[in-house]
Amino acid sequence: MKAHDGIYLDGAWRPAASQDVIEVVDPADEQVIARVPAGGAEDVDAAVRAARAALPGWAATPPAERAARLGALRDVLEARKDEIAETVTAELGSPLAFSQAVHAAVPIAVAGSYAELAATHSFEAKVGNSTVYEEPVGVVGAITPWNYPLHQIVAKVAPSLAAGCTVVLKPAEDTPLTAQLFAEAVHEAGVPAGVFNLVTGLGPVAGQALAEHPGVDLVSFTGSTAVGRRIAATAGAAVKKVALELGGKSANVILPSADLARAVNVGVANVMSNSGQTCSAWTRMLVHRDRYEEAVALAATAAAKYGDRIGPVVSAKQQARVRSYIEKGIAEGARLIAGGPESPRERGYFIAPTVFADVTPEMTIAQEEIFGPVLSILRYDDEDDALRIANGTVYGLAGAVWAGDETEAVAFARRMDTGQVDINGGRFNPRAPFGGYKQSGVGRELGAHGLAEYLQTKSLQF
Ligand code: TXE
Repeated sequence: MKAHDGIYLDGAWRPAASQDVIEVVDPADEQVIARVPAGGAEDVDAAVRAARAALPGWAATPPAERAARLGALRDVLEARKDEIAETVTAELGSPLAFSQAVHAAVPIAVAGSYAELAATHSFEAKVGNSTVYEEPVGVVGAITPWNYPLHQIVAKVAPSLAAGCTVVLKPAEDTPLTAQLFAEAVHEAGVPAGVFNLVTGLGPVAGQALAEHPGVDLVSFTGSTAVGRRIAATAGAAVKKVALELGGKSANVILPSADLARAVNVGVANVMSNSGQTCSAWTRMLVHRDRYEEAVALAATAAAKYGDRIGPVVSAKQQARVRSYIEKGIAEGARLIAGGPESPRERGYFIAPTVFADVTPEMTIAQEEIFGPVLSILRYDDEDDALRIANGTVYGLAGAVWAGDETEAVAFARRMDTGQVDINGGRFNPRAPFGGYKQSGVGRELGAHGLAEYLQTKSLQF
C-alpha cells in the first residue's frame, strides 16, 4: 500500500526526526501492508510550532474564505472516495461496500456541513450594549482512534478550520494511511501551510507529547476512557481546554408497543456493523419479559444471517480483548445464543457475531464496553425498570427507543441519561450534536455545537 515516509509539517511532507516506524497490518490477513514514521516529541514540537506560526493568519482569514477551503476539501474527498474506501478497508478490515457507504460517505457529508456552517455562522453578535465576538480557541491537538478512521479526523479538523483554529493531528497507530490521505486532501484543497499538520505515531509517545505540549490550547480526544481520563488530568493541571469523546454502553429499549421484529433486526445490525467497533453501538437490548423469548429467537436468527460477512476487528490486541469478554459472559452465566469466543477463520482477527441472552444488569458484559460484535439481551419488568437498567452504567453516549407511537418513545428518551437517542430506528444527521453524558465524555461533536467547542467568546462593552 502506498504510504508517505515523512510527516506532514508546515505544508510539506518532511522526514521525521524520530527513526522509529509503525508497521501497518491488514487485519483480514495479518500481513504488513505499509510502514509509516512513528513520530516522537521532537516531531510533535515542530508541528505545534508550525501550527502556532500559522494561527494569526488563519484566525484573521475571513470565514467565507475558510468556508471556501472547507468546500474544496469536501470536493477533494468526494473525488477520492474510492481511494478512501480502499485505504480504510486495507488497514481497518471493513468490507469494501461498508467502507464506501460509511467510512468514505459520512466524513464527506460532515466536511460539507462545516463548509456551509463556516459560511453562514455569525461570529459576532450584539447583546445590549456589548458586541460579542466568537474567536478561535487557538492550536488544537487532535488525537483520534481507528474505528472510523476518516470520520473521527474530519469531526475534529473540519470544525477547527471553520472556527479559525490550526491543528496538529495524531491519528491512531492502527490506521495512519487514511490520515495521510486526509493530509493530501487538505493540501490539495489549498489550506495554507501550517494550518493543518500530521504526526503519525504511538499514543504513549507522540499522543502524550501532544496532549502535554504547552503550545496546544485545546486537546480534542476520542478513544478509551482510561486514556481520556489521563488527558483530562494533564489538561486540568495546565488549565487547558479539552473535548473528550469516550466509550459507550448504549441501551436499545424496545417498549411493549414496538414492532418487535423490526426493532430486533435493526438492533442486531447496529451492533454487528463495523464489527461492533462503534462507540455509540446499541450493545444492550432491553426487552419486556412477556416478549423476551420471542426477541431472543429473532436475534439468534438475525445474527446467524451475518455468518462471516462482517469484517475482522482491527488488531490482535482487540481480538484478544473481545474474546476475553465473551469468555467472561459465559463464565458469569449468560446464555450464548450465537457466536462465541472461537475465531471463525484461521487467519485474520475475526470474531463471530455473538449474542448473549439472560444477561443481568450487573454482569461485566452489561457494564463494560466490549468493542466487538457482541450483543447482550436483558429483560425488564416495566418502564421504570427499563429506565433504571438503561441508565445503570457509567456511560451515556447514545441509545435507541422503539414504541408503537413516537410520543411514547420520545417521553422515554427524555428520561434517559444519554447524549443521543434514535427514535424507531433514527437516521444519521451530520448536523446533530453527538457526545456524552456522564463518563462518555466532555463536549460535543458535529454541527453548530461541535463548532462551538473550538470557539471562545470576547465581549466588548460600549
Ligand atoms: O484506545 P486508545 P485503544 C475504546 C474501546 C476499545 C478501547 C481500547 O473500548 O476497545 O478503547 O482501544 C492515543 N496519550 N475505544 O487501545 O489507546 C492512541 O494512539 C495520548 C472507544 O485503541 O485510547 C489513539 O490515537 N494519546 C473509542 C487514541 O489515543 C494516547 C474509539 C485512542 O487509543 C495515549 C477507540 C496517551 N497516553 C477505542 N495512549 C470511541 N470512543 O469511539 C493512546 N493514545
